[in-house]
Amino acid sequence: MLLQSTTNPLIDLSRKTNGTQDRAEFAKHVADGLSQHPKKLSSRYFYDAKGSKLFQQIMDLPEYYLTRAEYSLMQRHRSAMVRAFAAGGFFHLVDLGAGDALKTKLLLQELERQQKPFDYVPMDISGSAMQELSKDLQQAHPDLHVQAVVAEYITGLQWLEQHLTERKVVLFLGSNIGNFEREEGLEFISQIRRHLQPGDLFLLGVDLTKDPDIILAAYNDASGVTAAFNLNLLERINRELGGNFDLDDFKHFALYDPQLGVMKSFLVSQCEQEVYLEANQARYSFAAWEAIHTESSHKYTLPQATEMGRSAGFELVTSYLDEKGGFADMLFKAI
Ligand code: AVJ
Repeated sequence: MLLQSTTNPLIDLSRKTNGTQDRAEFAKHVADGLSQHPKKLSSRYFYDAKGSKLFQQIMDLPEYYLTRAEYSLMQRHRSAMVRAFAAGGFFHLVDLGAGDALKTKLLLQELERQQKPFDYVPMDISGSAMQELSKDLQQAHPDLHVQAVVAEYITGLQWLEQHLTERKVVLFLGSNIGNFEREEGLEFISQIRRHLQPGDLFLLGVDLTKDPDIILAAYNDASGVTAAFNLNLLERINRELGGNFDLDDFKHFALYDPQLGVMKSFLVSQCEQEVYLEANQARYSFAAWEAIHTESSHKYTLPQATEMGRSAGFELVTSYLDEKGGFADMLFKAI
């Protein structure tokens, strides 16, 4: 007799069956971004296989406090979080951008310890990450019902609304909200709200404003891993779009604006040059010291993040802080 598995096969809602559409989209993004003044590329393209590895290394850097802060915050508050989640009975625990779910696993352990009824729905754009996570959880939590979904955020949320009928608790951790510009962040949280019902919960991980030197160091580490992470975007263009970027001619530059609360990263062309892209059969010219904006990481005050939640249709239930008060997981309820 076969043992019944509680882990379902992945639900794959990523549009592409091969990389062709992916590549065309990426090529168009690069063409648009490099034709604009000022030039820009989106940080969403950082995370190919090499970029994902580099991000894993970033999380281990002494300067990159975010992941450790949120992990220790979870250790500190998970018991209270779980009680708040489960107060209304059974729920679907939805993890947007779950990745390896390192932090969520603390919650899963605690939920099982407190014997709360729930199932787990990790969502991520990376199929391999969801495959591994499902396998991993089957070992570590054989009684847990897991339904991994491979999808972009919005597609995943639509699936959620159509297929899951019970109460939902949605996690959006890791200060991933920071990569959206302020208005886009509000729009994204409003979209999440539109796919939820009144009473559903939303836990938002937010990196808070703090000493600008601490923030700057986190994105400009001494060992140069963040520089390599940023430059990998050009390597990826070379690899996937037949570009001829010379990486030695570009440098990583990061700055923090303490009034706007935004960390910005750039790739700066160190000389006048032209770069050719096979995919677009086009050339892009750079003046000496012309920069490409590649990432924004917005920091919030607690009142700012509370207001963003409120504008999106949530009320703040409570904010869980790490011991230094530099990172928050904010629990919102849909109204
Ligand atoms: C994954 C978006 C939270 O902005 O802090 C880390 C990505 N960029 N170092 C962040 C990142 C440079 C990170 N997030």
